[in-house]
Amino acid sequence: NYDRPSAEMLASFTAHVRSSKRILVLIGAGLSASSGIPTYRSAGGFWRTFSDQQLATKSAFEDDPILVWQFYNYRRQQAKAALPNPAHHALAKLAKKKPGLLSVNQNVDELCQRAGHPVEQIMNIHGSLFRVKCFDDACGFEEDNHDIPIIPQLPVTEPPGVLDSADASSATSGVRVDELPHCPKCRVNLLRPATVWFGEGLPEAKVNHVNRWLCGGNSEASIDANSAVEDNQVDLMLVIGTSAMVWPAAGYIGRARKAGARVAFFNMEARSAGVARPEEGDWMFLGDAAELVPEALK
Ligand code: BJW
Repeated sequence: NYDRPSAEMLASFTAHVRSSKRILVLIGAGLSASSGIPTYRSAGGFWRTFSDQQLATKSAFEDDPILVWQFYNYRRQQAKAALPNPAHHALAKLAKKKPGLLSVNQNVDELCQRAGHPVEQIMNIHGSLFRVKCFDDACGFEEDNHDIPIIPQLPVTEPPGVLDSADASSATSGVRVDELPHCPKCRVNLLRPATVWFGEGLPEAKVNHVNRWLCGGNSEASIDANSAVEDNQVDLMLVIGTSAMVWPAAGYIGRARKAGARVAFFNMEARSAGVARPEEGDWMFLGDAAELVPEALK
């Protein structure tokens, strides 16, 4: 049970949203929690019951690609069955109203896009559950893939044995590595989910786009044109449902502040750590983003 935001707080936030032209939004797993998609680190989160190092690194895939595919196969099914919630819709509506808004999306569930968020205003910096790519970056193959299951042999249920990460293994799955999807381009390597795992670089074009936006421009040309001018004002930053523990995404909060943004947090918990620490002049909306975001953006 949370206190409702006061009328005064809502009024000051609404007035600021109305006058804001350049808005940066950092989206995290809490936005999709009410759609039934587990977060990563809060109660019921993936990394509380699954080992991130055993499932979301390149070496994990090298060690046991079947286990990793079981995990992603299950999550693709979960995300496909989920529906965007009122917060996804409210954000999509705001993006359409404010062409100067940019969403930096850490979520891989594609619910923002399904809510109608304009694609050119959203950077999926951790990839998507519904894209696959060649395991070898040098090959470069990548494409959309909505096949569920990814191969008929893989069950779409929660992977057995993974809950106890020490014993996690695909040994009992009955699936063979040669049955996993292979890259149609090089015909050598396995395909893997096109999500960003720990230790991997983020999609360069998307990160460059965010960097240019933070410098006040939207295009390649404007990066030079703007480097000397002071036109990089960011009016507002919305930080929705993220623990802001993962870099480089977490760093955008400090960068937006430096560019003049006032920050509004939407979270179930009052954060106390790191860059997500609220400062004077911020708004802190405590509770379920699916309720608070639509209410605050009404
Ligand atoms: C609600 C709610 C409700 C719940 N309503 N709110 C600098 C400093 C320290 C470390 C590093 C650093 N730079 C790099 C690192 C290492 C690493 C990192 O950040 N580690 C930290 C954990 C310490 N970063 C990386 O490895 C990144 N790569 C990189 O930097 O590469 C450098 C490089 C350059 C060039 C070449 C090579 C390398 C990559 C990070 C990739 C993150 N990947 C994941 C998995 C994606 C695939 C998958 O889904 O399987 O991305 S991890 C996971 O965390 C996922 C998320 O997008 C990301 C963020 O999580 P998020 O969204 O914040 O979720 P939670 O669960 O943490 O928080 C949920 C929040 O919601 C909580 O606050 C709740 O209270 C709240 N909430 N219900 C409102 N209803």
